[in-house]
Amino acid sequence: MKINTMKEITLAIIKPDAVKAGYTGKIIDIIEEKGFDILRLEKLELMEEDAQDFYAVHKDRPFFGELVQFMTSGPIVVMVLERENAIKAWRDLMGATDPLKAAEGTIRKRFGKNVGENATHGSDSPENAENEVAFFYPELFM
Ligand code: FUP
Repeated sequence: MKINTMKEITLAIIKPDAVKAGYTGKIIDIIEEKGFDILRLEKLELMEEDAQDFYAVHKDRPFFGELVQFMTSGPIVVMVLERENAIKAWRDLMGATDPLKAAEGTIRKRFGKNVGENATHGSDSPENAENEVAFFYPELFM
């Protein structure tokens, strides 16, 4: 089924730390309150190869091994979010990568532990949003 939208879509992930801590419902509530439409929602576990592929842009960064290990450490919740300006709106709502630096009221400030275990992921550009949504839901682009 192809997505038929005039609005923007982005990929959001609730990471293993936040799923384990029981924050899934709270985070979904915030997402809906902020006017996002949740087009897809799925709880799943990434295999090591999946996480390596998903984060391939970071493969030369020093934290890559840790990142892959963390993202495969338990279930995650993957969502495709639709809204006007969805990519930036979701990034703003998440806050800075490091929860200690994230603004008051943001999801990472409220639910993140540290720069690695930071509760959520969000696509950072239109190109990455398309690649990341297609990574989980290729049928949306066929
Ligand atoms: P963001 O786009 O805010 O998720 O941040 P980055 O693209 O810079 O990093 C992607 C993920 O790598 C972060 F969510 C967590 C992890 N990371 C670390 O583990 N250590 C770092 O120093 C930076 C990022």
